Amino acid sequence: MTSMTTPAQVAVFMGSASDEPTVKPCTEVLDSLGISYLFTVSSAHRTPERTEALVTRLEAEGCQVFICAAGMAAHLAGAVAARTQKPVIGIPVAASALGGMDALLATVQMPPGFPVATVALDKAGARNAAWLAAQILALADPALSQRLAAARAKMKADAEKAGEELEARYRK
Ligand code: C2R
Repeated sequence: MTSMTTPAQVAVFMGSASDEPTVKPCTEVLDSLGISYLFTVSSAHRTPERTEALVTRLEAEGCQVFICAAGMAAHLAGAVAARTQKPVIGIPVAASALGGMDALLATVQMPPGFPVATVALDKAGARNAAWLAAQILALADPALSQRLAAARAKMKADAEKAGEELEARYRK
């Protein structure tokens, strides 16, 4: 969470407040890793001036990674990538009759020189956007790198334990 005294290391933009339930897991992963962020709504289509001003302000304040989630004709991540040299991660959101294929293609198919690191659709992508942002920040943050390693070790242990419990339940 970002307070008045903690500058955001990561920006998490959504094209609409209707994306919040899908994108919230991104903030939960960032919270679990102790990463400061600004979570807000900003649309390249509906509020282009706000989007541009936010990118400029957050970058000046030290924001290192921009995460952009949007559905339908998802131009938000691309529009942010046009305005910053920081890494931009795009989360395509399934918000239309096309089931997210529209947002996926709009997010992933960037012209050379202006990449958007596109993660999976919806909540799985929201979580991975946070993990990827953490890995980027960890390049220059040994303490965060250690927290990431510990989180991975826990995932490994949890998966092994789940396998052992399942084996025990089905053992004949
Ligand atoms: P509403 O629910 O507000 O009508 O929005 C949003 O991310 C949302 O998934 C419907 C969908 O429109 C998306 N949206 C974009 C952009 N702004 C809003 N793709 C943009 O700038 O790319």
